[in-house]
This record gives sequence, C-alpha cells and structure tokens, in this order.
Amino acid sequence: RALEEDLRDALARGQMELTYQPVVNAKSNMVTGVEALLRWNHPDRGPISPALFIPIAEEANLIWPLGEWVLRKACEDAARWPGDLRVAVNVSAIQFANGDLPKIITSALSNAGLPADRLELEITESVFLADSSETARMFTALKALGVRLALDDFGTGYSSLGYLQSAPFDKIKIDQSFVRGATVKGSRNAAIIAAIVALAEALDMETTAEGIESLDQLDLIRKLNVSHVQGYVYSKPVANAELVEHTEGGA
Ligand code: G
Ligand code: G
Ligand code: MN
Ligand code: NA
Repeated sequence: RALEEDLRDALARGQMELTYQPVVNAKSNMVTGVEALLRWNHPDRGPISPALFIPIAEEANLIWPLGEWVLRKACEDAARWPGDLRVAVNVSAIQFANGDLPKIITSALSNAGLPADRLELEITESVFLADSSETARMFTALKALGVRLALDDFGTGYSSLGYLQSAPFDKIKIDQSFVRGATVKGSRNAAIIAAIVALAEALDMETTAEGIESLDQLDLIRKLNVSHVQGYVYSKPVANAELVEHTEGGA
C-alpha cells in the first residue's frame, strides 16, 4: 500500500496531530507564541516526519485538505490559550501559490474567533521561485487580512536578497544550520547571525533563532541581539494539552 493512501485515510479518520513548540522572547524570557508542527503516527510504521509526507501530500493533491485542517486546528487551539500567544503555521510554496489560501485563512480565523494578528504564516524562500506577479498578489492579499508573515529557514534557499525589497515580512527565522555551530563569539556562524540581525533590524523585522539546543548557544544568541529564540533548550514540540499546562498563569 502506498503511503499516499495511508495519508488519505489518516486525514479522513482524524489521525493527524498538531504539536506546538514555544517561541520565547530573548529579552524577557516569556513565551510569546508557538510554532505548529504536524505529526503523523503511522499505525504500522510509527512516526513519519512531515519532511517526508508533506512532499507526498503535495504530489497527491492532499496538501489542500491537509493544509486546511492544520490552519483550522491551529486557530481553534490558539483561540483557547491563555494570554495572547501567537500561533505560527508552516505554509509550503505549493499552498502559497493557491489563490484560495486567503479565503481558507479568513474562514479558519472567523470560525475560531481568533484575531488575525495572532496567526503567523511561515513561508520559505522557495515561494519566490514562482511567478513573481502572482506571488506579489498573494502577499498583498495576506497582508490585507492582517496576518503576520515570517520568512522561514532564512539563508538556506536559492533566492537572492532582492525579494526583501518588497515582501512584507514581520519576522526572519534564522535557520538551525547557522545556530548549530554558533557557540563561539567570532565564529563564522556568529558573524552570519549578526549580519542577519542587522539586516532584519534595518528592515524593521523581528528575528527568531531556531534549533537552540544548548545553554552555550542560547547565551551567544542573546548577545547577538536576536529577538526571539526557539529550540529544545526550552522545549520540544508538545501536545496542545501539555502546552496549556505549561503556559497557564500567563505567558
Ligand atoms: O517538526 P519537524 O522537524 O519534523 O518538521 C520537518 C519539516 O516539516 C519542517 O520543514 C517543517 O517546516 C515542516 N512542517 C511541519 N509541519 C508542517 C505543516 O503543518 N505544514 C507544512 N507545509 N510543513 C510543515
Ligand atoms: O523548517 P522548520 O523550521 O519549520 O522546521 C523546524 C523543525 O526543527 C521541526 O521539525 C522541529 O521539530 C525541529 N526542531 C525544533 N527545535 C529543534 C532543536 O532544538 N533541535 C533540532 N535538531 N531540531 C529542532
Ligand atoms: Mn517553521
Ligand atoms: Na525553519
């Protein structure tokens, strides 16, 4: 049986799950939001990474119902969290290229009763490989809704910096590969992170350093003035119930 068929069944039977990883303000140390990360526990094969099944979903045209489910579920969960936690949802380039995306987001927000500025869409540089006028139209439509936009995995794609001239991002997410080696001030990775932070600040964008695993990395990242931090050093992605437990009493 093809994985594609199993994925179709899992979606229909409500067997997909969302986990949430806290995003922390580097200065205040408060949780300001979470990133929704999709999980599939296959009945025979065990957990399968979205890095593997998202491309399958895209080829099988399952990315539409799957992506819509993720948006609806993330908005519903976020509307019930204490405080004003933001929820970040990953949107693939194929989803971004679909003209129906703004309609789906509007519907997910209003059904959940979630204010638009509490939803952040994480997009990678790969969206800029598509037709540029369509891409520009989508950015305009999404900004008009009032949702926030984050540029995910920054610095790892094939795009030029030209798109930063016009794309209305609120945040740049600094890829884990830069964080990994960043334990020594003066290292190449530290220099790259410092340059990304300077660029983001000049363009009035926030920054999140992803994949922080050690206190040494956290310490250096703080010194580099990254505005937000995310990684196992704080928390792995957790189930919704566990997140509510962690954040009770205010975020
Ligand atoms: O959480 P994890 O490391 O397993 O995620 C692997 C990859 O899958 C990452 O690139 C992440 O952005 C992507 N991913 C996780 N959840 C979703 C989702 O809901 N939609 C899309 N399009 N990608 C996701
Ligand atoms: O592509 P994107 O940045 O959306 O994917 C984030 C991925 O990184 C997720 O699969 C998530 O599970 C994973 N992740 C989050 N924090 C850490 C971390 O501290 N270390 C590692 N190795 N992976 C992490
Ligand atoms: Mn992401
Ligand atoms: Na990323």
